[in-house]
Amino acid sequence: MNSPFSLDGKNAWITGACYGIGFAIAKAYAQARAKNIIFNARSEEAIAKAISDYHAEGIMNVHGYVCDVTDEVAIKALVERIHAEVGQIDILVNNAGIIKRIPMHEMKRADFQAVIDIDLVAPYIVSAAVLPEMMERREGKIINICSMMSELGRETVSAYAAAKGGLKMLTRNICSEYGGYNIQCNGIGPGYIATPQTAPLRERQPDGSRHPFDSFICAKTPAGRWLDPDELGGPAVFLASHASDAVNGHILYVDGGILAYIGKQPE
Ligand code: NAP
Ligand code: GCO
Repeated sequence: MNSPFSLDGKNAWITGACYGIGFAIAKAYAQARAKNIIFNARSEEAIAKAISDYHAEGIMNVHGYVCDVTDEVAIKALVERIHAEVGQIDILVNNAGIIKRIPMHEMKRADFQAVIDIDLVAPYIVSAAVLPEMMERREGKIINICSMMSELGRETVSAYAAAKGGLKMLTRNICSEYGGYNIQCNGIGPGYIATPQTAPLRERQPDGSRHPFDSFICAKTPAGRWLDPDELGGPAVFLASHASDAVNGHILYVDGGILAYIGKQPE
């Protein structure tokens, strides 16, 4: 008998899964016996490098496509191509994302818009493109990668917080609108994860000391450390599997306890 956490026979599409959180989630899906891993990225070079990284992990059933998540026409065409070349899309993870750390009063509208387009509009574009087949089959899983900034603000991340707060509500609305089709749409809200996106916040200072934000985050996290992308694997498998069939519209925060904690008092 299959475990309720098994992804046996399922095809999973994780956007922007060349490295970082998306790659970690894809690895966990392969480990949970997903039939095919599908991902997209913005260049042939990125796809080729990622395919060889997947192969190095022993993941051979992987399909990479060049496609920008903000290009609605290209995404619709890609969905057709995936159907023809791989099969149905059982699981979608809207993972691709960017951040621009600029004080809001100095930020150009184009920069604000770029973050909203990739982090909020693209999950709408990609979800809308896969929903019809999920509705027809009356089964599907959509997982949106949210953030601490779906709940909290901080200096310089206005566009990102606006997008990730919106993504939380898009998640709840997809649940509300399509739950009747046995489609579950949930979010994962990662805490501070050591990936290329957060590398500038962990860079050593010229004198070799830790970046002040690095120390700040460790003090703000009850776990006392940055989290590893692989630690998102289990929660992502849960939300993609039958084990979570009654969980819908939920944001599962995987944050080492940040949201529960008022913070350490100064010594
Ligand atoms: P990352 O290391 O920067 O990886 C992001 C991935 O998204 C890259 O593969 C990137 O590809 C891809 N991407 C960006 N824009 C794209 C587009 N328009 N079309 C297709 N692919 C695109 O980031 P990460 O830390 O793994 O983050 C993954 C997701 O988790 C993001 O949504 C992020 O906001 C969210 N998140 C991260 C953290 C954290 O602490 N790291 C915490 C909470 C939430 P390119 O190489 O082409 O840029
Ligand atoms: C930042 C970070 C965060 C994280 C993450 C937190 O500048 O504060 O990049 O926004 O990436 O989204 O959950």
